[in-house]
Amino acid sequence: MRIGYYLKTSILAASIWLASLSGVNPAKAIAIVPVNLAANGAFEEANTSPWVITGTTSAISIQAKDNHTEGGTHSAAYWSASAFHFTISQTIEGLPDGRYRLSAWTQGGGGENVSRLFAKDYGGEQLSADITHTGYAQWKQSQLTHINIEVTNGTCTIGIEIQGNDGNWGSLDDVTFTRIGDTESTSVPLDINPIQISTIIHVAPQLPTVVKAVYRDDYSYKTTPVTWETVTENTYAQTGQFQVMGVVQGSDIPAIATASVTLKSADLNGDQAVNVADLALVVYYLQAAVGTANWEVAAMADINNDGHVDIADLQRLVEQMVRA
Ligand SMILES: [Ca+2]
Ligand SMILES: [Ca+2]
Ligand SMILES: [Ca+2]
Repeated sequence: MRIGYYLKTSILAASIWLASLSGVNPAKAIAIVPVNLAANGAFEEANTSPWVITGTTSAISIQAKDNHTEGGTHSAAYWSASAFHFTISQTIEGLPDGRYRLSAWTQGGGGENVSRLFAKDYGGEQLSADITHTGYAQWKQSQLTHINIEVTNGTCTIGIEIQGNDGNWGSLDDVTFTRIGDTESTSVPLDINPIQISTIIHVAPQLPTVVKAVYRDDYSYKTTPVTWETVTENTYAQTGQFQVMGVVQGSDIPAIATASVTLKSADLNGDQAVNVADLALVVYYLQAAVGTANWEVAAMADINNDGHVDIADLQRLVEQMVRA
């Protein structure tokens, strides 16, 4: 049986995944303090030159206020009486190939048009994470975490871009840039997050083209293309659940999509209840089928979606009335 096969395979896959998790010692993982590769990320050093400000340079400066750093005093604070747009960034060089993570703490009054953390020029497309401010001293940590910055050219430019309106204000502090692991080319194994999808009976399920692949060494993840096995029509010709397996490059376990197949709603008149009013509609359209003149409207009474309105649809409707 197909379903039996899927079940066995998925139990096997889940067991492998659980086994991979059980070997992790959380206490040990916490003890590792990653090196911050961003220079003067806390804005506490007299040498501010690693940071380059472009655009409305008058709107931001390093000041002895609004500090977030433990034991520190300074932050990069911004404000302008008129509209402004700046980036504050630094380029880090001499980076070994690998995956990196960027993080920053910020606070402010909000209302900016653009407010984001970014990483670029590392060998891939610019990555960014939006920052939302909600008030004074309400520090937020923004991270490019689950998008890996995969450095391949030895360098990376990190920074924050703010495009604000008259009177917008805020401050930035504790920018960190850390190496989190090797590149994919060195074969860090990937686990694949299971997928849940639903479809209506006789309608092919829409399987995603990408799945979330989790790196086993640090649990960061990326989206990656998946190739699903062919799903035959008879698989979704009845209600219930079935599983579809997919292949993801770089992962030794399959992607698993669990599809739920449901009937069409029996609430034909859309009044949020399944009752005799809906039953009357099925009765009214009995014997309509694909190709009959009234099919365009009658199709809604085809609850099991098999192309004709008949006793089977009445039965499905009654079942839902009883359940309700
Ligand atoms: Ca600081
Ligand atoms: Ca109804
Ligand atoms: Ca039917």
